[in-house]
Amino acid sequence: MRLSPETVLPASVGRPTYARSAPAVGIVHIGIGAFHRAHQAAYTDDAMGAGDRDWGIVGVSLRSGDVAAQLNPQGGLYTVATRSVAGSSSRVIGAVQQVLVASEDPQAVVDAIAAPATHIVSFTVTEKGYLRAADGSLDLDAAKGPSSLYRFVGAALATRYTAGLSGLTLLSCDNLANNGAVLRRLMREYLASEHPDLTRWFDAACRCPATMIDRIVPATTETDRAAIEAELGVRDEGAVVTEGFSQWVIEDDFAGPRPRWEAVGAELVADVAPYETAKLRMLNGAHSALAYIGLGAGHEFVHQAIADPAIRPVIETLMRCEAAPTIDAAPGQDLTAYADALLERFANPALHHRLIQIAMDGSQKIPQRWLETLAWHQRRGRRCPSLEAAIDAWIAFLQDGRHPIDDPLADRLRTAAAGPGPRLSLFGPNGLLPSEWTPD
Ligand code: CS2
Repeated sequence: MRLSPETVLPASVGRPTYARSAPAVGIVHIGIGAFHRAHQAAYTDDAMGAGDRDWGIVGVSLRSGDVAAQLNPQGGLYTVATRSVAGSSSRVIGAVQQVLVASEDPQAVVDAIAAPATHIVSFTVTEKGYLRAADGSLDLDAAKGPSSLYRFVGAALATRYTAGLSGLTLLSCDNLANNGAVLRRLMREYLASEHPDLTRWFDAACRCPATMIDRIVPATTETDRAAIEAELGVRDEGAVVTEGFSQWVIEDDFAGPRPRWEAVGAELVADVAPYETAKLRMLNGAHSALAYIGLGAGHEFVHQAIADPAIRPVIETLMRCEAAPTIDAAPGQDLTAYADALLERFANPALHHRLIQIAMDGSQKIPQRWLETLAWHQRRGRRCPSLEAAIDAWIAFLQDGRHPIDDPLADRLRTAAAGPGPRLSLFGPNGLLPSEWTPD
Protein backbone atom coordinates (compact mmCIF):
# COMPACT_ATOMS: atom_id res chain seq x y z
CA MET A 1 0.00 0.00 0.00
CA ARG A 2 1.33 3.44 -0.98
CA LEU A 3 0.99 6.63 1.01
CA SER A 4 -1.99 8.57 -0.35
CA PRO A 5 -4.43 11.31 0.68
CA GLU A 6 -6.68 8.52 2.04
CA THR A 7 -4.00 7.04 4.32
CA VAL A 8 -4.85 7.09 8.02
CA LEU A 9 -1.53 8.05 9.56
CA PRO A 10 -0.41 6.97 13.05
CA ALA A 11 -0.80 9.72 15.67
CA SER A 12 2.98 10.07 16.03
CA VAL A 13 3.36 11.33 12.46
CA GLY A 14 2.78 15.03 11.69
CA ARG A 15 0.56 15.95 8.75
CA PRO A 16 -0.89 18.99 6.94
CA THR A 17 -3.15 21.01 9.23
CA TYR A 18 -5.00 22.63 6.30
CA ALA A 19 -7.53 21.24 3.84
CA ARG A 20 -5.48 20.05 0.90
CA SER A 21 -8.30 20.00 -1.63
CA ALA A 22 -7.70 22.48 -4.43
CA PRO A 23 -5.51 25.19 -2.94
CA ALA A 24 -4.20 27.48 -5.68
CA VAL A 25 -0.69 26.86 -6.94
CA GLY A 26 1.47 29.92 -6.28
CA ILE A 27 4.94 28.40 -6.70
CA VAL A 28 6.56 26.41 -9.48
CA HIS A 29 9.72 24.75 -8.22
CA ILE A 30 12.33 23.59 -10.74
CA GLY A 31 14.57 20.76 -9.54
CA ILE A 32 12.35 18.95 -7.05
CA GLY A 33 15.01 16.77 -5.43
CA ALA A 34 15.34 15.72 -1.81
CA PHE A 35 16.72 19.12 -0.77
CA HIS A 36 13.66 21.08 -1.89
CA ARG A 37 11.32 18.55 -0.29
CA ALA A 38 13.14 18.67 3.06
CA HIS A 39 13.62 22.43 3.11
CA GLN A 40 11.59 25.00 1.11
CA ALA A 41 8.52 22.78 0.70
CA ALA A 42 8.47 22.18 4.48
CA TYR A 43 8.50 25.95 5.17
CA THR A 44 5.73 26.46 2.62
CA ASP A 45 3.72 23.63 4.19
CA ASP A 46 4.08 25.39 7.56
CA ALA A 47 3.02 28.72 6.03
CA MET A 48 -0.01 27.03 4.48
CA GLY A 49 -0.80 25.51 7.87
CA ALA A 50 -0.55 28.98 9.41
CA GLY A 51 -3.35 30.18 7.14
CA ASP A 52 -1.54 31.20 3.95
CA ARG A 53 -3.31 28.50 2.02
CA ASP A 54 -2.90 29.39 -1.64
CA TRP A 55 0.78 28.59 -2.05
CA GLY A 56 0.65 25.06 -3.37
CA ILE A 57 3.75 23.95 -5.27
CA VAL A 58 4.02 22.40 -8.71
CA GLY A 59 7.37 20.62 -8.79
CA VAL A 60 9.34 20.21 -12.00
CA SER A 61 12.06 17.69 -12.81
CA LEU A 62 14.03 18.83 -15.83
CA ARG A 63 15.20 15.38 -16.92
CA SER A 64 14.32 12.34 -14.89
CA GLY A 65 10.84 11.00 -14.24
CA ASP A 66 11.86 9.44 -10.89
CA VAL A 67 10.41 12.03 -8.51
CA ALA A 68 7.17 12.24 -10.53
CA ALA A 69 6.85 8.46 -10.23
CA GLN A 70 7.46 8.72 -6.48
CA LEU A 71 5.09 11.58 -5.69
CA ASN A 72 2.26 11.69 -8.24
CA PRO A 73 0.76 8.31 -7.27
CA GLN A 74 0.83 9.60 -3.65
CA GLY A 75 -1.12 12.77 -4.49
CA GLY A 76 2.10 14.76 -3.92
CA LEU A 77 2.40 13.61 -0.29
CA TYR A 78 5.73 12.50 1.18
CA THR A 79 7.43 12.18 4.56
CA VAL A 80 10.22 14.30 5.99
CA ALA A 81 12.00 12.26 8.68
CA THR A 82 14.42 14.10 10.97
CA ARG A 83 17.21 12.14 12.60
CA SER A 84 19.35 13.13 15.56
CA VAL A 85 21.00 11.52 18.59
CA ALA A 86 18.02 12.69 20.62
CA GLY A 87 15.67 10.67 18.42
CA SER A 88 13.69 10.97 15.24
CA SER A 89 10.39 12.39 14.13
CA SER A 90 8.35 12.29 10.96
CA ARG A 91 5.83 14.52 9.27
CA VAL A 92 3.96 14.27 6.01
CA ILE A 93 4.16 17.35 3.79
CA GLY A 94 1.17 18.39 1.69
CA ALA A 95 2.43 21.49 -0.13
CA VAL A 96 3.39 19.73 -3.37
CA GLN A 97 0.37 19.31 -5.63
CA GLN A 98 1.96 17.63 -8.61
CA VAL A 99 5.31 16.90 -10.27
CA LEU A 100 5.86 17.62 -13.98
CA VAL A 101 8.68 16.14 -16.05
CA ALA A 102 9.98 18.76 -18.46
CA SER A 103 11.50 16.24 -20.86
CA GLU A 104 8.12 14.48 -21.21
CA ASP A 105 5.74 17.44 -21.25
CA PRO A 106 7.60 20.71 -21.79
CA GLN A 107 4.44 22.72 -22.54
CA ALA A 108 2.91 21.77 -19.18
CA VAL A 109 5.93 23.36 -17.48
CA VAL A 110 5.59 26.58 -19.49
CA ASP A 111 1.84 26.65 -18.76
CA ALA A 112 2.41 26.20 -15.00
CA ILE A 113 4.90 29.10 -14.89
CA ALA A 114 2.66 31.25 -17.09
CA ALA A 115 -0.48 30.60 -14.99
CA PRO A 116 -1.91 33.82 -13.53
CA ALA A 117 -1.80 32.47 -9.93
CA THR A 118 1.94 31.67 -10.14
CA HIS A 119 4.04 34.38 -8.49
CA ILE A 120 7.26 32.56 -7.62
CA VAL A 121 9.51 30.22 -9.57
CA SER A 122 12.13 28.71 -7.30
CA PHE A 123 15.15 26.62 -8.20
CA THR A 124 17.35 23.89 -6.75
CA VAL A 125 19.14 22.79 -9.90
CA THR A 126 22.63 22.51 -8.29
CA GLU A 127 25.62 24.60 -9.31
CA LYS A 128 25.95 23.04 -12.75
CA GLY A 129 22.28 23.63 -13.59
CA TYR A 130 22.99 27.35 -14.12
CA LEU A 131 24.92 26.47 -17.30
CA ARG A 132 27.76 28.90 -16.86
CA ALA A 133 30.73 28.98 -19.22
CA ALA A 134 34.26 29.07 -17.74
CA ASP A 135 34.22 32.90 -17.64
CA GLY A 136 30.94 32.92 -15.68
CA SER A 137 28.76 34.04 -18.60
CA LEU A 138 25.82 31.98 -19.82
CA ASP A 139 26.70 29.00 -22.03
CA LEU A 140 24.11 29.94 -24.65
CA ASP A 141 24.26 26.67 -26.56
CA ALA A 142 23.51 24.72 -23.40
CA ALA A 143 20.88 27.27 -22.36
CA LYS A 144 19.00 26.67 -25.63
CA GLY A 145 19.09 22.90 -24.94
CA PRO A 146 16.13 20.77 -23.90
CA SER A 147 16.76 20.63 -20.17
CA SER A 148 17.66 24.25 -19.57
CA LEU A 149 15.73 26.18 -16.93
CA TYR A 150 16.13 29.32 -19.07
CA ARG A 151 14.09 27.91 -21.96
CA PHE A 152 11.07 27.18 -19.79
CA VAL A 153 11.21 30.39 -17.82
CA GLY A 154 11.91 32.43 -20.99
CA ALA A 155 8.94 30.94 -22.85
CA ALA A 156 6.65 31.45 -19.86
CA LEU A 157 7.79 35.04 -19.35
CA ALA A 158 6.99 35.71 -23.02
CA THR A 159 3.48 34.33 -22.48
CA ARG A 160 2.97 36.42 -19.35
CA TYR A 161 4.23 39.57 -21.04
CA THR A 162 1.95 39.11 -24.06
CA ALA A 163 -1.03 38.37 -21.82
CA GLY A 164 -0.35 41.43 -19.67
CA LEU A 165 0.21 39.30 -16.54
CA SER A 166 2.39 40.24 -13.58
CA GLY A 167 6.13 39.56 -13.51
CA LEU A 168 7.64 36.80 -11.39
CA THR A 169 10.03 36.33 -8.52
CA LEU A 170 12.80 33.94 -9.56
CA LEU A 171 14.20 32.45 -6.35
CA SER A 172 17.50 30.62 -6.56
CA CYS A 173 17.97 28.22 -3.63
CA ASP A 174 21.34 26.87 -4.73
CA ASN A 175 24.78 27.15 -3.10
CA LEU A 176 26.21 29.85 -5.37
CA ALA A 177 27.81 33.08 -4.19
CA ASN A 178 25.30 35.90 -4.88
CA ASN A 179 22.80 33.36 -6.19
CA GLY A 180 20.08 35.97 -6.87
CA ALA A 181 22.32 38.33 -8.84
CA VAL A 182 23.86 35.41 -10.76
CA LEU A 183 20.44 34.09 -11.78
CA ARG A 184 19.28 37.57 -12.80
CA ARG A 185 22.37 38.15 -14.95
CA LEU A 186 22.19 34.74 -16.66
CA MET A 187 18.42 34.96 -17.23
CA ARG A 188 18.92 38.39 -18.73
CA GLU A 189 21.67 37.11 -21.04
CA TYR A 190 19.29 34.42 -22.24
CA LEU A 191 16.43 36.87 -22.80
CA ALA A 192 18.71 39.33 -24.62
CA SER A 193 19.54 36.54 -27.07
CA GLU A 194 16.21 34.70 -27.38
CA HIS A 195 13.50 37.19 -26.34
CA PRO A 196 15.09 40.65 -26.70
CA ASP A 197 11.67 42.33 -26.52
CA LEU A 198 11.33 41.11 -22.92
CA THR A 199 14.46 42.48 -21.28
CA ARG A 200 13.06 45.87 -20.25
CA TRP A 201 9.90 44.30 -18.85
CA PHE A 202 12.02 41.66 -17.06
CA ASP A 203 14.11 44.41 -15.43
CA ALA A 204 11.03 46.31 -14.33
CA ALA A 205 8.62 43.51 -13.39
CA CYS A 206 10.72 40.55 -12.19
CA ARG A 207 12.91 40.11 -9.10
CA CYS A 208 15.66 37.63 -8.21
CA PRO A 209 16.22 37.78 -4.43
CA ALA A 210 19.32 36.17 -2.93
CA THR A 211 18.85 33.32 -0.47
CA MET A 212 20.91 31.32 1.99
CA ILE A 213 19.47 27.86 2.40
CA ASP A 214 20.74 25.38 4.91
CA ARG A 215 19.71 21.87 5.81
CA ILE A 216 21.78 18.72 5.42
CA VAL A 217 19.83 16.21 3.34
CA PRO A 218 21.58 12.91 2.55
CA ALA A 219 20.28 10.91 -0.41
CA THR A 220 17.43 8.65 0.78
CA THR A 221 18.41 4.97 0.94
CA GLU A 222 16.33 1.80 0.81
CA THR A 223 17.03 1.34 4.54
CA ASP A 224 15.48 4.78 5.18
CA ARG A 225 12.40 3.92 3.11
CA ALA A 226 11.96 0.62 4.97
CA ALA A 227 12.21 2.37 8.38
CA ILE A 228 9.65 4.98 7.30
CA GLU A 229 7.34 2.28 5.95
CA ALA A 230 7.50 0.53 9.33
CA GLU A 231 6.55 3.80 11.03
CA LEU A 232 3.79 4.90 8.64
CA GLY A 233 2.31 1.50 7.90
CA VAL A 234 2.36 2.35 4.19
CA ARG A 235 5.08 2.66 1.57
CA ASP A 236 6.38 6.16 0.81
CA GLU A 237 8.60 6.20 -2.28
CA GLY A 238 9.18 9.94 -1.96
CA ALA A 239 10.39 10.08 1.66
CA VAL A 240 13.38 12.24 2.56
CA VAL A 241 15.64 12.08 5.62
CA THR A 242 17.29 15.11 7.16
CA GLU A 243 18.64 16.73 10.33
CA GLY A 244 16.55 18.76 12.79
CA PHE A 245 18.39 21.99 11.95
CA SER A 246 17.04 24.18 9.17
CA GLN A 247 17.75 27.78 8.17
CA TRP A 248 16.49 29.98 5.34
CA VAL A 249 17.60 33.59 4.96
CA ILE A 250 15.89 35.41 2.10
CA GLU A 251 16.45 38.87 0.64
CA ASP A 252 13.14 40.65 0.99
CA ASP A 253 12.80 41.75 -2.62
CA PHE A 254 9.81 40.08 -4.29
CA ALA A 255 8.00 41.04 -7.49
CA GLY A 256 4.59 40.22 -6.03
CA PRO A 257 2.97 38.30 -3.19
CA ARG A 258 4.79 35.54 -1.33
CA PRO A 259 4.00 33.12 1.50
CA ARG A 260 4.55 34.49 5.00
CA TRP A 261 7.65 32.35 5.41
CA GLU A 262 8.89 34.70 8.14
CA ALA A 263 5.97 33.54 10.32
CA VAL A 264 7.33 29.98 10.21
CA GLY A 265 11.03 30.47 10.85
CA ALA A 266 12.57 31.95 7.70
CA GLU A 267 14.51 35.21 8.06
CA LEU A 268 13.59 37.94 5.57
CA VAL A 269 16.49 40.41 5.51
CA ALA A 270 17.82 43.32 3.46
CA ASP A 271 21.24 41.72 2.84
CA VAL A 272 21.84 37.98 2.66
CA ALA A 273 25.56 38.23 1.78
CA PRO A 274 27.12 37.73 5.25
CA TYR A 275 24.98 34.62 5.88
CA GLU A 276 25.56 33.22 2.42
CA THR A 277 29.32 33.79 2.53
CA ALA A 278 29.61 32.22 5.99
CA LYS A 279 27.58 29.22 4.89
CA LEU A 280 29.49 28.67 1.65
CA ARG A 281 32.97 29.14 3.10
CA MET A 282 32.46 27.54 6.53
CA LEU A 283 29.79 24.84 6.16
CA ASN A 284 30.20 23.94 2.50
CA GLY A 285 33.96 24.63 2.51
CA ALA A 286 34.39 22.27 5.47
CA HIS A 287 32.04 19.73 3.89
CA SER A 288 34.06 19.51 0.66
CA ALA A 289 37.30 19.27 2.65
CA LEU A 290 35.82 16.49 4.79
CA ALA A 291 34.72 14.70 1.62
CA TYR A 292 38.11 14.53 -0.09
CA ILE A 293 40.27 14.20 3.03
CA GLY A 294 37.82 11.73 4.58
CA LEU A 295 37.52 9.54 1.49
CA GLY A 296 41.33 9.55 1.19
CA ALA A 297 41.51 8.26 4.77
CA GLY A 298 39.03 5.47 4.02
CA HIS A 299 35.91 6.91 5.67
CA GLU A 300 32.41 6.60 4.20
CA PHE A 301 30.34 9.10 6.22
CA VAL A 302 30.72 12.70 7.42
CA HIS A 303 30.30 11.75 11.09
CA GLN A 304 33.17 9.28 10.80
CA ALA A 305 35.52 11.76 9.13
CA ILE A 306 34.86 14.50 11.70
CA ALA A 307 35.51 12.03 14.54
CA ASP A 308 38.96 11.18 13.11
CA PRO A 309 41.56 12.91 15.36
CA ALA A 310 43.80 13.49 12.34
CA ILE A 311 41.02 15.25 10.39
CA ARG A 312 39.01 17.22 12.94
CA PRO A 313 41.77 19.80 13.68
CA VAL A 314 42.19 20.44 9.94
CA ILE A 315 38.48 21.19 9.63
CA GLU A 316 38.43 23.37 12.76
CA THR A 317 41.36 25.39 11.42
CA LEU A 318 39.67 25.71 8.03
CA MET A 319 36.49 27.12 9.57
CA ARG A 320 37.87 29.21 12.44
CA CYS A 321 41.24 30.49 11.18
CA GLU A 322 40.91 30.43 7.39
CA ALA A 323 37.24 30.97 6.40
CA ALA A 324 35.85 33.00 9.36
CA PRO A 325 38.31 35.93 9.13
CA THR A 326 37.25 36.52 5.49
CA ILE A 327 33.61 37.12 6.45
CA ASP A 328 32.15 40.52 7.28
CA ALA A 329 29.68 39.32 9.91
CA ALA A 330 26.24 40.90 10.15
CA PRO A 331 25.30 42.45 13.51
CA GLY A 332 24.54 39.57 15.85
CA GLN A 333 26.10 36.94 13.59
CA ASP A 334 28.52 34.95 15.79
CA LEU A 335 30.97 33.00 13.63
CA THR A 336 32.59 31.21 16.58
CA ALA A 337 29.21 29.86 17.66
CA TYR A 338 28.48 29.02 14.01
CA ALA A 339 31.64 26.89 13.79
CA ASP A 340 30.72 25.14 17.07
CA ALA A 341 27.24 24.38 15.77
CA LEU A 342 28.60 23.07 12.46
CA LEU A 343 30.96 20.67 14.22
CA GLU A 344 28.02 19.33 16.18
CA ARG A 345 25.90 18.95 13.04
CA PHE A 346 28.69 17.15 11.18
CA ALA A 347 29.06 14.75 14.13
CA ASN A 348 25.38 13.64 13.93
CA PRO A 349 25.74 9.83 13.74
CA ALA A 350 22.05 9.32 12.97
CA LEU A 351 22.27 11.04 9.58
CA HIS A 352 24.55 8.74 7.55
CA HIS A 353 25.62 11.50 5.16
CA ARG A 354 27.89 9.94 2.54
CA LEU A 355 31.15 11.75 1.74
CA ILE A 356 30.89 10.65 -1.90
CA GLN A 357 27.63 12.62 -2.22
CA ILE A 358 29.47 15.81 -1.25
CA ALA A 359 32.51 14.94 -3.42
CA MET A 360 30.31 15.14 -6.53
CA ASP A 361 30.71 18.15 -8.89
CA GLY A 362 33.90 19.43 -7.22
CA SER A 363 34.71 21.73 -10.15
CA GLN A 364 31.40 23.51 -9.65
CA LYS A 365 31.65 23.78 -5.86
CA ILE A 366 35.30 24.48 -5.07
CA PRO A 367 35.55 28.06 -6.43
CA GLN A 368 33.01 29.57 -3.99
CA ARG A 369 33.82 27.15 -1.15
CA TRP A 370 37.65 27.36 -1.07
CA LEU A 371 39.22 29.61 -3.67
CA GLU A 372 37.72 32.90 -2.52
CA THR A 373 39.07 32.25 0.99
CA LEU A 374 42.49 31.33 -0.39
CA ALA A 375 42.61 34.48 -2.57
CA TRP A 376 41.61 36.66 0.41
CA HIS A 377 44.56 35.36 2.45
CA GLN A 378 46.96 35.41 -0.50
CA ARG A 379 46.30 39.13 -0.98
CA ARG A 380 47.46 39.54 2.63
CA GLY A 381 50.53 37.35 2.15
CA ARG A 382 49.13 34.47 4.24
CA ARG A 383 48.88 30.72 3.63
CA CYS A 384 45.93 28.45 4.41
CA PRO A 385 47.36 25.06 5.44
CA SER A 386 43.97 23.39 5.85
CA LEU A 387 42.56 24.53 2.51
CA GLU A 388 45.81 23.57 0.82
CA ALA A 389 45.54 20.11 2.40
CA ALA A 390 41.98 19.94 1.05
CA ILE A 391 43.18 20.84 -2.45
CA ASP A 392 45.84 18.15 -2.29
CA ALA A 393 43.19 15.67 -1.15
CA TRP A 394 40.98 16.65 -4.11
CA ILE A 395 43.88 16.11 -6.51
CA ALA A 396 44.61 12.73 -4.91
CA PHE A 397 40.89 11.86 -5.25
CA LEU A 398 41.03 12.73 -8.97
CA GLN A 399 44.22 10.70 -9.40
CA ASP A 400 43.75 7.56 -7.37
CA GLY A 401 40.93 5.91 -9.34
CA ARG A 402 39.36 4.54 -6.14
CA HIS A 403 36.11 6.48 -6.48
CA PRO A 404 33.90 7.37 -9.45
CA ILE A 405 34.36 11.01 -10.49
CA ASP A 406 30.93 12.50 -10.97
CA ASP A 407 31.61 15.98 -12.37
CA PRO A 408 30.70 17.77 -15.62
CA LEU A 409 34.45 18.33 -16.20
CA ALA A 410 35.46 14.78 -15.15
CA ASP A 411 37.65 13.94 -18.15
CA ARG A 412 39.50 17.24 -18.20
CA LEU A 413 40.01 17.11 -14.44
CA ARG A 414 41.45 13.61 -14.57
CA THR A 415 43.89 14.63 -17.32
CA ALA A 416 44.94 17.82 -15.52
CA ALA A 417 45.42 15.97 -12.24
CA ALA A 418 47.51 13.27 -13.89
CA GLY A 419 49.87 15.72 -15.59
CA PRO A 420 52.92 17.40 -14.08
CA GLY A 421 52.20 20.26 -11.66
CA PRO A 422 48.52 19.37 -11.16
CA ARG A 423 47.91 22.30 -8.79
CA LEU A 424 48.95 24.76 -11.49
CA SER A 425 47.07 23.06 -14.29
CA LEU A 426 43.92 22.97 -12.17
CA PHE A 427 44.13 26.47 -10.65
CA GLY A 428 46.99 28.47 -12.16
CA PRO A 429 46.65 31.40 -14.57
CA ASN A 430 45.74 28.95 -17.37
CA GLY A 431 44.12 26.44 -15.06
CA LEU A 432 40.83 24.66 -15.46
CA LEU A 433 39.13 26.50 -12.57
CA PRO A 434 39.54 30.23 -13.05
CA SER A 435 40.38 31.93 -9.77
CA GLU A 436 42.14 34.87 -8.26
CA TRP A 437 44.19 32.44 -6.20
CA THR A 438 47.43 31.16 -7.68
CA PRO A 439 49.17 28.17 -6.13
CA ASP A 440 52.91 28.33 -5.80
C1 CS2 B 1 26.87 19.65 0.64
C2 CS2 B 1 25.58 20.45 0.71
O1 CS2 B 1 26.57 18.05 -1.06
C3 CS2 B 1 27.16 19.08 -0.73
O2 CS2 B 1 27.97 19.63 -1.48
O3 CS2 B 1 27.92 20.47 1.07
O4 CS2 B 1 24.54 19.84 0.02
C4 CS2 B 1 25.16 20.73 2.15
O5 CS2 B 1 24.78 19.55 2.81
C5 CS2 B 1 24.04 21.73 2.22
O6 CS2 B 1 24.40 22.89 1.52
C6 CS2 B 1 23.69 22.05 3.66
O7 CS2 B 1 22.79 23.10 3.70
